[in-house]
This record gives sequence, C-alpha cells and structure tokens, in this order.
Amino acid sequence: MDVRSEEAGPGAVTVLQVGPLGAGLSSTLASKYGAVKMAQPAPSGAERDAVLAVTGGHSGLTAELLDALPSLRAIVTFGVGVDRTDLDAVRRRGILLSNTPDVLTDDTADTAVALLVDVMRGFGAVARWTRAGHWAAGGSYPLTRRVSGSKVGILGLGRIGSAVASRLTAFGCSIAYTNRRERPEAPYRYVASLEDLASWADALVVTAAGGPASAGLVSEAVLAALGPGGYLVNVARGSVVDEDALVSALVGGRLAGAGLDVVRNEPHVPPALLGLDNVVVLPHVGSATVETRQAMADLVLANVAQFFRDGTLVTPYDVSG
Ligand code: 8YV
Repeated sequence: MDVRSEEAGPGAVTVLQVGPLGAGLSSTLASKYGAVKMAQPAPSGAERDAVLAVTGGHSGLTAELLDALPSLRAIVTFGVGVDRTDLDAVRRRGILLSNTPDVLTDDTADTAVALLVDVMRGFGAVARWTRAGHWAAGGSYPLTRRVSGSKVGILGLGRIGSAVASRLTAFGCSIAYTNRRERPEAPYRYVASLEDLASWADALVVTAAGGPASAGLVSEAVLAALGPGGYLVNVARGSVVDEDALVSALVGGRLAGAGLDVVRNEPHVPPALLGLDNVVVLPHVGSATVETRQAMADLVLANVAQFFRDGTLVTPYDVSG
C-alpha cells in the first residue's frame, strides 16, 4: 500500500522518522510510505503534517515536538522502552503508541545473565590479564565469586525480569523481586522494599522500565544495602540508577562490581567507570542481534501497516497510567 496516494496529496509527509533507525527499516519506510527523516531538532514545512511517527527507543517525541505535530495520530517505537516519549502529552492528545515487546526479551535477558557472570567471575578482567601475559609469566588470578546458587534480586518483574529469573533459576540461584505490584502467579519471593531486597541479595538486576516513575530508584541507600560484596547489573535504563552514587560506591570499594548495558547520558560513560576492572560497560546492545533487530523492524512495519489499514496497532502500549 502506498499511503501517499491514499492519505495525502503530492509532496505531503504522512510518515515521519524521528531519530535514527536501522538502514533497512529506514529505507523500507521511505519506499513504502514516503517516510521522511525529520530535520532535527524540529519538524519543518510539510513534516508538520505527519500522521504517524516512527522513532527509536533512544529518540522518542518530547511534548514540544508533539506540539509541533498537530496531525499526529500514532507513534510507532522501535524498542520496548517508550521513556523518551512524553506519555502525558500522548495520553492528552489521544495519540496511539506502540513498542516492540516480546521479540527482544530473550536477547536482553541473555545480556543481563552474561553481565552478571562476567562481573562476578571477572572474566573480562581475567581475559585482559591473560592477554597482558601474566599467566605465561607464572601468575595466578585472584579467586572470584560464584554465580550458581547466589541470591539475586530482580527490580522489575516484567517480561525481561521474568526471563532473567527463569535463566538464573537454572543456575540454582535464589530469586526474589520487587515490582510496582506483587505478582502472586510468579514463583519468586516478593519483597516490597527495594532496600530490603538489596540487603538480602548478592546481586541486583535492574529490568524496570525507565521514565519518571523509576528515576533514581537504585539510590545511594539501595547501593549501600547491596554492600561491598554486592553486584549491580542494569539492562534497563541508566535513569533507574543514581549514577553519581553508583560511581562513588564503585570507586570507593563499597560495591563489588557492576555490569551495565545502559548509562544515564548515553553514549557518555562516566570516565571513572572505564578505568575499573570490576565494571563492565556495554554500549546498550541488549537487543542488538541480527535476529532480534530484524524481528523488531518487522514488528514496527506490521504496526505501521495495521495503522493505515484499520487505525489500530499490533502491539499498542497502554498509556492510561
Ligand atoms: C534498543 C532498547 O537499543 O528496546 C529498548 O527499549 O533500549 C533497545 O532494544 C533501542 O530501542 C533501539 O532504538
């Protein structure tokens, strides 16, 4: 379907790309829907008539940008997190919003487990040590910490948190979680207070959605409760963690280590973290496999197609609060 002929006159923009997307997805949107990449930071001319915006998890649409797009009826997000879009404005305007749940759950959970194993066993650091010739020179690396059988707290038992928990159950870990509300159907112990969860756990894995409601949840007090023997893994959003407190705890030896796929101000990693051997920082690659990125792109295109077919979305995100 070429929506340009059905929805608007020649030269009109119906679909607006906001922020970078993969080259394949971007060119399909352009060829199939005449999508135009927005001239940053604000739309100009015909771009203001866009009916549907496609955006990446790192971009989103601010309230200001939404104000500049009065005809917008739908936002299709490439990513599960919608925290970069102003959800209050979306709700007020009655704009439909979609994300890409489920298809990236396994890769993101794999990333969390890999980070946990890496930081507790120190594999990244040990590999650097080996490469530097210390093994050949007769050295032996200090002992590390056991992952199997450890106590792991999950912050946010949604799809990704549950997938992390089931993987770590296979490791013989004890799992407890905290969540906005208890999930009685989950086979894990619910702990209402994040601080209590952190003081019980050997490691805390952050899988809670980003946004104002979760900002700074992993506070200085939570990190102190996790303690000098504790590890933090974050595959959610940097905003969920008080990053200054995290850096200070790691630099001061008040936390055993951290595995981070996300930081507060991506792609800027606090320089102090890059110098620490007990910290692994990845450049937000939780869902970055060929298979998952294809599935995410397919789901974005399915959402766009359905919107133009019947005005609904395949994977709508509930903004009702
Ligand atoms: C992507 C993500 O890197 O799904 C999310 O929320 O953070 C990641 O899967 C991102 O959305 C790509 O723009």
